[in-house]
Amino acid sequence: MKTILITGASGDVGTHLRRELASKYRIRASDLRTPKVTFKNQVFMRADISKFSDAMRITKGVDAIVHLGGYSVEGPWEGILSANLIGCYNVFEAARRNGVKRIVFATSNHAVGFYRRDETIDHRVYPKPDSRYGVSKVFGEALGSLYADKYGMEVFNIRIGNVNPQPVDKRRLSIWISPRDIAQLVTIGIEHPDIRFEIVYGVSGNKRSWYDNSNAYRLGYKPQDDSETQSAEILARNESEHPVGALYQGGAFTHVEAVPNPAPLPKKK
Ligand code: 15L
Repeated sequence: MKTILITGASGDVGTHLRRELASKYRIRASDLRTPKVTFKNQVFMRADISKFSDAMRITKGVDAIVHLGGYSVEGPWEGILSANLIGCYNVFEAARRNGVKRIVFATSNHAVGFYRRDETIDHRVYPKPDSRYGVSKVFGEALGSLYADKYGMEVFNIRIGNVNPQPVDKRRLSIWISPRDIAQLVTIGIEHPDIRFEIVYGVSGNKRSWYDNSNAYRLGYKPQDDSETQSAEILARNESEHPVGALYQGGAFTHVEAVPNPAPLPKKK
């Protein structure tokens, strides 16, 4: 059985993954915060990944790393810098020094959140981050690309939509991923024999998806869920959305802190 390190293991996504992957892997769970939910035979190691010595300690002796740790929403620059840029660098560099080749990196739909909702995007589009948080995820993807090309690391980037037992609103009907589907994608990221640097979208098989997720399907992903089962109920709520957020895939992340009308809204191509 492989030993995997999950950083940010006490958060929502980390907790879903620890539950879903409990029987498949020996899990080393790491976070700043003690996990509220624990599972049998999982070891917890408290760590602050913005400290290189902590990153070295937690990555030693594992077969693969699932890197979720850091800020998971928009936040102040100092926090994003320390957790998502310095922390991410420390995890990749510590993995390299400790001889851990395989990293599954939790990037986000917010790395491409300024694509319009009437566009379908694939894994090859250039980044269009919608926030400092989104920029930090683009940084992580770029770092993974460097470590793959220069040091031969194997990096699987999942641009995660929204992990939840159920989709929660209209926007999330397009980007939702169920806990068992994200666990399947993470497993592909750990096990697939032919990964150098890949980007996939972390979404279920949603009818309303904004993504062409053919790269995930090529690597064997077979989502079991589709948000469509919840769409009638969610759409019947008729919730209103901010006019800018409603235009872009990143939703509210695209208009928090924005000055009014920074540029004319782009036309559909
Ligand atoms: C994310 O990247 C966040 O980590 C998560 O908390 C949600 O905000 C999600 O995106 C989303 O877009 O719904």
